[in-house]
Amino acid sequence: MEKVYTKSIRNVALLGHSGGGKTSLAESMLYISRLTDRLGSVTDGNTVCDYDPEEIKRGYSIAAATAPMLWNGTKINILDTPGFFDFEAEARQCVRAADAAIIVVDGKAGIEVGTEIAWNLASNANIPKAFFINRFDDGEARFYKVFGAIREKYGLTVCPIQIPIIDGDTVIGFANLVEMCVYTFEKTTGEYSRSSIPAQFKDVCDEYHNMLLEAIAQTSDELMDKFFNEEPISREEALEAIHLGIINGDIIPVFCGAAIKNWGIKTLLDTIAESFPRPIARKNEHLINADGELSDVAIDMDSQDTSVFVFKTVADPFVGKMSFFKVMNGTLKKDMVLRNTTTGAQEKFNKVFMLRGKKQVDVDELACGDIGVVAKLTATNTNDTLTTLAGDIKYAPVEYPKPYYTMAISPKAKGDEDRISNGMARILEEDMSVKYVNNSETKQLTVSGLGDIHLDIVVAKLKNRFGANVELAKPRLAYRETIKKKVDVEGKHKKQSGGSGQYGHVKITFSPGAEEGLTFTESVFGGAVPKNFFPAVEQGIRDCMQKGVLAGYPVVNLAANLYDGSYHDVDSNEISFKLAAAIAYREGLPQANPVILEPIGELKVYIPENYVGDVMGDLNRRRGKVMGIEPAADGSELQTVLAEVPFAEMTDYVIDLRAATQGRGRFDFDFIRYDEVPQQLTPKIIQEAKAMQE
Ligand SMILES: Nc1nc2c(ncn2[C@@H]2O[C@H](COP(=O)(O)OP(=O)(O)O)[C@@H](O)[C@H]2O)c(=O)[nH]1
Ligand SMILES: [Mg+2]
Repeated sequence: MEKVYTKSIRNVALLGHSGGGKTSLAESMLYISRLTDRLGSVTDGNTVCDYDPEEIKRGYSIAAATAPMLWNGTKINILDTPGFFDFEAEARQCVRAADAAIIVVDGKAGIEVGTEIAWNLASNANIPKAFFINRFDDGEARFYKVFGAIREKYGLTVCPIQIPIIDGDTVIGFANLVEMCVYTFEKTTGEYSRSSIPAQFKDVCDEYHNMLLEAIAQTSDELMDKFFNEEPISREEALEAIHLGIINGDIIPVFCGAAIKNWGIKTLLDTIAESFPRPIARKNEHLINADGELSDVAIDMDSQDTSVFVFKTVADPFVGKMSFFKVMNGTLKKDMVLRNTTTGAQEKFNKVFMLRGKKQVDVDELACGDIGVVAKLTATNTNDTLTTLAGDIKYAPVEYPKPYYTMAISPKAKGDEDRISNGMARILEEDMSVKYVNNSETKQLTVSGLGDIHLDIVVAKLKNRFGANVELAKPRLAYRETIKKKVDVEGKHKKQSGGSGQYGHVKITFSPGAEEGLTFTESVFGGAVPKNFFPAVEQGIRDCMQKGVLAGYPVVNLAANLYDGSYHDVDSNEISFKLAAAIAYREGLPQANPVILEPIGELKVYIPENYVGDVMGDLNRRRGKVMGIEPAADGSELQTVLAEVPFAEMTDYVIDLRAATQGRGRFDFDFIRYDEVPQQLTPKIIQEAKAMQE
């Protein structure tokens, strides 16, 4: 590919509900710009962007893919993202690198949850948005209905660029509202032929043309005057206004077509090339400092200093680590050495390429704003900044959704442990929405993700890429035990065997303690137990507290007062007093009304108002205590339900909440304290603990 300048680069993320047609749209764009000589299809499993065996098997995208293409001298970097909720991290990464987003909407299904999520992702990232309504080869697709719904939901800045001309149930062409003519697209080539608008469609085209003109008029006083005086607005004026409108967010253009038939794609490519923002349209990038504060820095495309930001990492079993980056400042040249401002490593950009799906295209140079991939960096991760500058600048990181769906992970066969830990290390590098924890308390390895399908993919990756067969199971919970009553007990350890014996004797009261661990006191009178044995007594109790007397969980909030006992001049020693304390513990705790404690979390559920009743009812069934309802802090129309819920009831909450809210609900859940387990649930926990110990 010849040298591409910043002004000729467009980075566009395809976002939207799963199944809307993003991957098919990318496929069609590649085909029409002649980068492929065959139009692949998702159903045949031969598209450029869904190349992973797991994507082919499942028939939907699980990872983002890049698809650079050239259109009339403009380089368009398409970032195809998965629409499914479990892979939102992938979409967020692409939005971070993109300069605009096209939200793909199924013309039959209309606005779906994934559409709303896409809108929010692009809005939060502050990048211009456009819509592509797809599937107009299907007689059941409805343009006016879907367009109307989008405009109603997102406002009058949503305006049509192109509308389908529908005769009965059949689309016979697409009216271009800038030029006021009809394009008919050839399936095999995507080529169009132009004709005038048939008389019977004149009215509808005028109506939509007017919507476009109104939006265009908003972009400048001059055009507003022209619009009111009904003076003609030229094609050039309209295109310039659309360009400005898209950048400023005054115009959210709506396109339509049929990805699998190559319909409408040329118009879309034309508009991206002519009107979508250049990487420097935003003028500034965000930096983040050590305190997490954001600041602006001007993008200097001609700078002698080069900075790049890594927005995605792939652990390829053959190529090794691939770091996807955007050139944020200056120009990146092959063989440059940049310093990673997080790890301090000097990284050489030996092998730089673009990735079109899985195909590598080597490049020598990438201009400011362009997107590329570098292989085999040694100490660089997603979200890192690499630069030739002396200072430790860091570009604002991608923020990831928190993984709340947790399962215990274990090898199917013995001996796979190393493969699992190696594989997991690679997977963690490429997916920052996965968490992997070695829980010493439950003696389990756990893996957390955004949902069950997310973890399915982790399991598949471990198997296919790293040869590790694993099993997932419901994780154990870290219960605790404590006592509720004060008891007074005695423990005596006495042993006489041949020469020197062992002798320790203590009287202790055990009671509920204020501190989390052991509160140890003594009130021994007259040296009944010599001072030097106090630490042994305390240690004896501490050792015992590792295992509660009900189910063997650690004991917390225990107070012990050593108040009496006796000793033997020759036979007493530390061990004997430790053992005496242990005897007292084992004697005392069962009488002290021991109970099991379970972890409780603070839950914040964010949902549209109409789900509040259902969500609260469900929380009741989960033994949750609803603490209040508030409007969401971000000013959206969402409500926040605040509750305290036992962890034991939250394992499947991600999945259940999605099902109950069609995917609109989100939540945060964080540990706050331990609470007593209701009496009726205790036997089951004890039983499970016993089974585990056997
Ligand atoms: N009839 C019809 N089907 C389409 C069109 N675009 C995509 N599809 C089909 O819709 C399904 C989902 O498409 P895909 O591109 O994977 O959607 P994505 O999840 O948004 O990437 C696939 O079976 C496609 O073949 C279209 O324009 N017309
Ligand atoms: Mg896809």
